[in-house]
Amino acid sequence: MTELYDASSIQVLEGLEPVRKRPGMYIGSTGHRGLHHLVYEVVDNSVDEALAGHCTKIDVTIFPDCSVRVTDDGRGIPVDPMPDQQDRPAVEVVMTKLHAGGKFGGQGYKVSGGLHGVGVSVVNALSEWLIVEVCRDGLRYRQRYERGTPVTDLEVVGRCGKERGTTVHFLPDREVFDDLNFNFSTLSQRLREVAFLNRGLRITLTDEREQTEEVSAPGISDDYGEETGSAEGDGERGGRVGVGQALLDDATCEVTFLGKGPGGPKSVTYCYKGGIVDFVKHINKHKEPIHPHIIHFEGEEQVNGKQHTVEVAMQWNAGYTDNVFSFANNINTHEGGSHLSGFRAALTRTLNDYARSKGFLKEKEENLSGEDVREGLVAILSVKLEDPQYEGQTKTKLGNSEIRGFVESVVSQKLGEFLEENPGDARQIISKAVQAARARQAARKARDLTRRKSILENTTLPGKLADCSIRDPAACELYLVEGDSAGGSAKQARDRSFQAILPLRGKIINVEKARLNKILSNAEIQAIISACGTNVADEFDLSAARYHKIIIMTDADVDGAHIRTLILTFLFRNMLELIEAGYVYIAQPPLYRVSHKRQDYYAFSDAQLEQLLNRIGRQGVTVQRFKGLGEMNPEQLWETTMNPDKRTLLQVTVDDAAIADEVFSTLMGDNVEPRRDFITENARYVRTLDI
Ligand code: 0RA
Repeated sequence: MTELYDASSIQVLEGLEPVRKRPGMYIGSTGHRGLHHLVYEVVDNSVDEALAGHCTKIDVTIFPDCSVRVTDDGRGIPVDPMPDQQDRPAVEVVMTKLHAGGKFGGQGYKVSGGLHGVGVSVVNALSEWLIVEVCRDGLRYRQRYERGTPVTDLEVVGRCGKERGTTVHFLPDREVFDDLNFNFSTLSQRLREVAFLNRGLRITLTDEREQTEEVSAPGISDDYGEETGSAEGDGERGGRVGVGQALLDDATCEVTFLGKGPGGPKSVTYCYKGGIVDFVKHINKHKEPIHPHIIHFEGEEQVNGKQHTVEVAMQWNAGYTDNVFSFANNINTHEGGSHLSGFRAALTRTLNDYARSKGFLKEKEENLSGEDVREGLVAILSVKLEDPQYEGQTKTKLGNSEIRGFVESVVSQKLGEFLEENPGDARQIISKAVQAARARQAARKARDLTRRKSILENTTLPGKLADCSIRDPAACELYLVEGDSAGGSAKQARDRSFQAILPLRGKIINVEKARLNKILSNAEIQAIISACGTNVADEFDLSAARYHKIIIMTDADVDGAHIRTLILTFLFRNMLELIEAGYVYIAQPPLYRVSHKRQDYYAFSDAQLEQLLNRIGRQGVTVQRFKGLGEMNPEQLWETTMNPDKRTLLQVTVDDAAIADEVFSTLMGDNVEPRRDFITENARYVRTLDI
């Protein structure tokens, strides 16, 4: 018996060996992103149980040892012996066999995976230890694994009454991952998205690690949830309350902050009764909707025995940007795909048909273009399908071609009905699109005279640019520096062989409030574009980039945070590929210089300053607070912020366009109050900014 167990466990070990050999193939990377994917993979399994109608609640907890526990109240992973798997319990097979196709075992034992469709066994393989607990039929079962191998049998460890569910608790393997620093804000953003996409599902994230600024200062998008609490029942609520207190919003949801601000343990709960309708409300919260109703509809069909569903929520606002977010099986399809093409085609056709039939478009007038009808549109498109095929560079483009026609026909029909039934909304929507079309046509007529043309063709470098001497873009860096005086210091500090400096003066235009033509006439924006070399918007060309590092260097104060956000917003909206390619960084200048016995130390946060003072003592120590980059002399600037051997750069990533947009619109929209609060709140925490 023992021998048999040994033999079969070797087979199991071999089953997961490829995962440990090439983790990147299964979870994308072994960096920050891959680490967080472990959690998503486990959560996705619970979400599948919710989709099947058996799970209402998912709790995620980050522990001080960096292990993560995911608990659901689903049916529990089956524990009965599987005859074709040496009678091993189903849960052990689920945990130790790679299910590349996503399906497993036939009958009810369908285990579908998350983004990479690989299943929870991959998490097991990449964990120093993993404990699974299942509550079923009144009993609590437990099994422990180390690096994917069972180290106990599945044991009954107690009773659980009527309770059912699954708990997966794992510690990512330090031999595999660069570091185990889970980011609360990254996890909470994704979990909020999952909650939006699964109406009524209650998801809680709790962080029990000690909260220090370095570990988990809120990112730029993190605190956003905290300032909300709108009356219209948007599903979240936040505030800072004392330990043990709970702030409950019985409209739809609650967010509880334990402890004061970023100091103590914290917990957040998301639950949206309105699902993606709440998602649209949320994105439009600080924008100005131009019609009262949020358009919402669903459709389903069976093709060749396969079930497809589509759900759409949409509303136009007074802005100029297109905010359409598409999802397939809860995965954010950043690169779009067949469902998005179907949606866009239906939108353009339906609005044109309506506009013509009601006389909003005259016979001789041109059709509204796709761009025209999407101006100011906020939409969530969510499809669910049995066999999703993901393509594209980041595997976030839906490939299934049969989905296009399905989505197109549902959207045409339901949107058509909405317009007929809501003529007031329809009129606002159409006139917005007609205005956009006129602006576009006028711009085209005047194109030769517009500045846009000249910028796009302008190949001369800006006069203010202090360029570097090396010509290989991969080795070159461009610093975008706030203010002429800091620019001057940076020019003296830099290594001119590979570091270029572009000082930016004054405020950069708010790109959310203006159409592209106007944005492109802003001198600072022009300078950024020509220095980068890539051109912009439709004519963007990554291969023409003159630098592979574009480093935003601003003061560590409120104005600096504002300027940085303006630059990021512009890049996000008009040069997204630059961010996607990983070319955009944020410099981290220190906040303090501490001199002690003719030795200089630098602290990048208040917490670090404290630590430092505790270490070296407070006697005879001078502390200088840098109010701006300009206060540092060139040597200090080089040592702390620009020297590649010593500096820390934050790479800007676009993990979630919806959340990034939300942050940008909070900051950039017309509504001044939340913007000011946000900047004040976050000015101190900008160094964990990740968009
Ligand atoms: C296969 C079959 C059944 C449930 C599950 C898997 C299941 C998997 C996970 C993973 C995380 N939480 C989960 N909850 C359930 C159905 C078994 C039955 O019919 O009771």
